[in-house]
Amino acid sequence: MASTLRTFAGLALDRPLLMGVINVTPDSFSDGGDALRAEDAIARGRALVDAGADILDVGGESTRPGAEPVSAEDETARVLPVVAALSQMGARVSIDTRRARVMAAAVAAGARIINDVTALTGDPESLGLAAKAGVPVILMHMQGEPGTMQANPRYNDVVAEVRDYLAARIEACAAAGIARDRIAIDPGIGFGKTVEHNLSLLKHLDRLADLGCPVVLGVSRKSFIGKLSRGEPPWARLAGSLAAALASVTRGACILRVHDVAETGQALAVWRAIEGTP
Ligand code: HH2
Repeated sequence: MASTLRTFAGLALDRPLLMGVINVTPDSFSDGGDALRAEDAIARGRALVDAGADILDVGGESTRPGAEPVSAEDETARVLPVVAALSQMGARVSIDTRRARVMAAAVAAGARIINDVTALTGDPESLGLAAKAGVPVILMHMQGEPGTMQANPRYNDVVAEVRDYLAARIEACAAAGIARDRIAIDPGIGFGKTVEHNLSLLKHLDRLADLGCPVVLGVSRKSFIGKLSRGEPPWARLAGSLAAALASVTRGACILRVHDVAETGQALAVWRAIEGTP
């Protein structure tokens, strides 16, 4: 799908890009508490860059099923020193938030991408803020709210509904002044979706890639991997994460949001050497 001419956030999309996850949270589903102190999060960021991360995705609020929201003040205090230090180091940082205030503070501190699990619908100020900031955005699909989204997710046709939602969000962003080449989309694996919903989306990822924006995908360590296997906990889901990542790249995923950057990079290097660039 990707051609050598396409770029996102200044990065060529002629190979799958790696977005390393930095959760500055006490309660993230797979690594909560590992990087709650700024110095630990910054050290993790450095290590992820050394491991081959193209983008560092910094977040200060867990969106795992059942997570409690944090205040905007706490979220900002968690992420800001991390965003500033990693940006100053020259890393390309994305801010993973649904709050306009956090987006604005992070962009002022050097973040170059906004990653919003609500596709800029979660805060009435966020669409205008993102347009004014002029930075690329990642629009993710989520059904419901993190607190309750896994209670009983329902779709008539999950692929068509997620595709239609993302198409509408692309149009809303374009109408608000966000250039189309600054928009990436993400089906939101695990966000208001059963295992079957996730699998349908992964199998038909090419239908999202058809919308003309780069596809970002977060499958890393997610619960469907354990459910498809032997109920492994998040830290033991690397092998399944790699399998899902490779399968998704063949179907048009351009940017993989992952916890295990070095391992994913190695899997992609071997796979690409055999299969060629997708
Ligand atoms: N998944 C998570 C958070 N942000 N952003 C995008 N674009 N796509 C995703 O799939 C995605 C995301 C959840 O993972 P994680 O940050 O590791 O966990 P938590 O939300 O518990 O902090």
